[in-house]
Amino acid sequence: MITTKFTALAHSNTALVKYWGKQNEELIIPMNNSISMTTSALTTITTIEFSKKYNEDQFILNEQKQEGKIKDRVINHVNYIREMAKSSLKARIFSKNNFPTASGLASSASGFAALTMASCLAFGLNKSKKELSMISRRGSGSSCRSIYGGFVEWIKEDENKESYAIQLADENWFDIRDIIVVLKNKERKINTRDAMRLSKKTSPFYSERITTVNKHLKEVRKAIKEKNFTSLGETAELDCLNMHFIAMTSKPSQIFWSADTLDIMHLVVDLRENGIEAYYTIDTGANLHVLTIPKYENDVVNTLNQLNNIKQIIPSKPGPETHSIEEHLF
Ligand code: 2P0
Repeated sequence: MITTKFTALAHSNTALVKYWGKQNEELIIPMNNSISMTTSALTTITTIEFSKKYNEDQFILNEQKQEGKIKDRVINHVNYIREMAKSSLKARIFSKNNFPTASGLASSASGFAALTMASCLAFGLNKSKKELSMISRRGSGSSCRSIYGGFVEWIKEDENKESYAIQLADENWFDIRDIIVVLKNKERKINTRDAMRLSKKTSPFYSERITTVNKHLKEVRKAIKEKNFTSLGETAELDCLNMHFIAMTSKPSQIFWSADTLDIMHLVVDLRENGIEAYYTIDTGANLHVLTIPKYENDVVNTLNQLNNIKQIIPSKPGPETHSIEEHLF
């Protein structure tokens, strides 16, 4: 039997130089380029079927039927692809994250990348990776980077005013580790989209960030090319602090960290002072990513394991591109 179900698997990504603010809210054109590492351990799998047998769109996330804002955002994106395909067929969408949703671990990045690829496949739309990244961007900005594996840069705009991601190096280029630290009871309460809008509008330091970020981009591109972990780690950590400083100096202030986050930031600095090279980066939540190299991975994990208030430690490394799989979720 010919199946009409299509399934894609996408990995989340960890921003090394961060996206924080849009120049165009509707088209999701960012204020600055950003660079990420696709994260091997964090995945979303999405199965979609468009069929006459459905009278309405359904979205089931982690086995729970969704209504309201979460569903609307997903269906808006499906509508965008449905228009490209000139179809009016309704869809059933099943999606599963292997990590906590809305915890600042970029579930929207892997979520929209998987949804984009599965939907395009279902309609037989033959899209290049560049096109997939442009389509995915419209669902959630950072998801355009998850279309590719390894190290990825999101170009804010090229000479044709197009915005998409490109791969800087694949997942086998540079063996670094991203030890993801999930704290207990730290579900994020701040909406990322609102927070970055507010930062752009109200932080007195926002324009300064745009100048600094260009320097960070140059350094991280060079660090990836030369496999220079020290330079990559130092710049990623600084860029994280810079972004969070912008968020904190917005009105009202946006503080994503908890006391535990700060403790682990200090711990990472202590590790470094003791010869274990590690750097932290944090996206929009209290959870952290501790960047290190394979020879220090066990030291970092063992040290983190001794702490209270940690729910889960997820060792990760550069992961692959978004791809289709044959096992469907329904
Ligand atoms: C990033 N973040 O570069 C930055 C760093 C969070 C902190 O991209 O509004 O969910 O859907 O484009 O992509 C998270 O923002 O926001 C994000 P929208 P998105 O990864």
